[in-house]
Amino acid sequence: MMDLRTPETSCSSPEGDRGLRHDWTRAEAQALYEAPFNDLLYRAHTVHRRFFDPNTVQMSRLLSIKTGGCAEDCGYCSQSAHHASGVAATKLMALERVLDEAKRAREAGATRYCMGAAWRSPKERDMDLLCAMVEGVRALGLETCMTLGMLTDGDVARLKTAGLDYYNHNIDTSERYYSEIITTRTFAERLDTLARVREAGMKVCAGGIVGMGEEPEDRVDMLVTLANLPQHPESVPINMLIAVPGTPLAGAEKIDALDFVRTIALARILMPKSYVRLSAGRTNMSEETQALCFFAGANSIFVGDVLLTAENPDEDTDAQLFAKLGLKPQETDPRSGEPDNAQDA
Ligand code: SAM
Ligand code: DTB
Ligand code: SF4
Repeated sequence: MMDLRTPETSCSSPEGDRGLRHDWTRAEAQALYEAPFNDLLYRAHTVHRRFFDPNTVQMSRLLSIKTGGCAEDCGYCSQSAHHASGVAATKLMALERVLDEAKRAREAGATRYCMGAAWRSPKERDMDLLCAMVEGVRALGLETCMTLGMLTDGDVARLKTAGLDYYNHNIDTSERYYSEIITTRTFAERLDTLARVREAGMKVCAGGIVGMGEEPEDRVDMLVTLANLPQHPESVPINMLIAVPGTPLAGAEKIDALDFVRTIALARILMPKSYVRLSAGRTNMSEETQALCFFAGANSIFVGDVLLTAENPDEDTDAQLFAKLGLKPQETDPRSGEPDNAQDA
């Protein structure tokens, strides 16, 4: 039986990160991933209960503020100009439309608004409008998140000044498997942008995709990389590949649902205080799989029937699932802007 006594916290952690571990070895993480399912889930759920209300789920809403025509060649993505997925390219959305959509999201219960652009990196000429979006969405009482590709120090400084709360930038897979999926940028460039965002004092949202033909070791390595960053990402989105026709990964074999749950559980154990988001791919998951993910430590989802370009369960479907599971949406504490269910160790 797996040793359930190994601590998730240790004295060797750096000051300022409240005693969380950043020294996970690949072997330790692999052993957890491969443990008997009940042992793994018991431990992940125990960690989850220690730091969070297990029946509360944070809800984020996505908006694609600039769709398609992207110069990068990410093998999974419908928005790459390299793939014939049929997604039409658009210009950057007008401010008023973004704010209208954000108001609707707030009324539907979202607490965080995540604006995504199909760019390798933003252009200088777009920065004023992007900053105005951040300011406007924040003024509505929503947490703000953007995902715009790679950022320079100057971009990061401007977004931070505008009040951007979170930056999403996924590492997507292991360093080893990265070049099988993306050739137009490197894993190291991804880590550089994450370091810049952290340095500027913004919260980090970083995760990846499973079901891209990677080995279990790649999932483990991806999570170890995230957990061993100087500070854990506050949000860790775990996406199940949505296999989009026309992309190189259109024919990827669907990941076994229990392996997906194992990935969520490992993320929870390695990063005990992070929000682990059950992200893209929920329309291809049974209620039972989602329920196991919530038990294993997932405590955040995207709501609304569209992600960026792909489908997501509609609000009624999610409301029914939440009712069956006795889950409730998390509210954000309006005084601090912080989620109000995170518990300190
Ligand atoms: N262009 C920016 C970037 O790559 O960082 C932001 C947008 S990009 C669409 C955001 C993330 O969505 C990707 O890093 C990837 O993890 C996820 N994603 C994109 N297409 C996906 C798919 N078909 N299935 C699952 N996740 C996907
Ligand atoms: C993340 O990890 N998943 C979201 C968000 N961050 C930007 C995006 C999912 C995209 C799914 C495919 C699509 O909608 O095109
Ligand atoms: Fe572009 Fe982002 Fe899609 Fe890659 S994941 S092709 S960078 S939009």
